[in-house]
Amino acid sequence: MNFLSVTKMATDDYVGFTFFVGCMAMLAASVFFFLSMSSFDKKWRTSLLVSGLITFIAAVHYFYMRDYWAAFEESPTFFRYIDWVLTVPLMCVEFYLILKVAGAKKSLMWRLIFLSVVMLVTGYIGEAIDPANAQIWGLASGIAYFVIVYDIWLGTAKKLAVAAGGEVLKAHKALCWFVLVGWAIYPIGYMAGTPGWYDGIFGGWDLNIIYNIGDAINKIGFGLVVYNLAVQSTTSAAKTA
Ligand SMILES: *C/C=C(C)/C=C/C=C(C)/C=C/C1=C(C)CCCC1(C)C
Repeated sequence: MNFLSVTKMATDDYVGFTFFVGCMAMLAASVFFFLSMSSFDKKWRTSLLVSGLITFIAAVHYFYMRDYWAAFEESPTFFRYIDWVLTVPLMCVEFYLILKVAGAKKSLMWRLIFLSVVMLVTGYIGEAIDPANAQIWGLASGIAYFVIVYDIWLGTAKKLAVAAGGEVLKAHKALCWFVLVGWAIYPIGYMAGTPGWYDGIFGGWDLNIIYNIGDAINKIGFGLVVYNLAVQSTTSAAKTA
């Protein structure tokens, strides 16, 4: 007889395992970012708040996805994308916040947010609504992704980071690497989960494991870059004072 509303977790349920670890990692990171806010100068607090919100929003979704997976051994694409459509624009806000010292305009932030939403909405359509044309939607999504990469590596955001110099430039560079390498994990998950020319390469891979690894690296990693920027600028300010 089973008195518990939970089901037994198989020892080889790697997807369930990554959902579980994801919950804890996102929760721990959120507590860390929120509690660290008060140790820094006012100008960094919003950035850290946003870091904490990114991991917190993910944590809430992960708890839900974990339970859903445990009950049905599937994970609705819908929740995955709701999480992303909230957290990825917040990552764009992080770029804007750290570049504000160099005079970043709100238009840069909105441009990145817009591109990220285009990237995610087209990806969602390809994954959930029109998988028969997943390749075309994936391509559209990929183009938006490349424009973001261009903007931050070579475009307006890059120029502002160079103008700001010092620790801000270093942090900007680190975030750029996350977007170029860390975010590139997601299209792999997409190709693993949708039909297309790439079936022979990624066909047997598990989309949820790939997405879960991507989320842990990118959401927590982004937050740590911002945290490190706050630490470095605070200690260098203390040295010059
Ligand atoms: C915390 C969540 C993050 C950082 C999610 C990022 C998601 C992407 C960069 C997704 C990109 C995609 C493509 C570039 C093409 C295929 C469709 C997507 C949406 C998986």
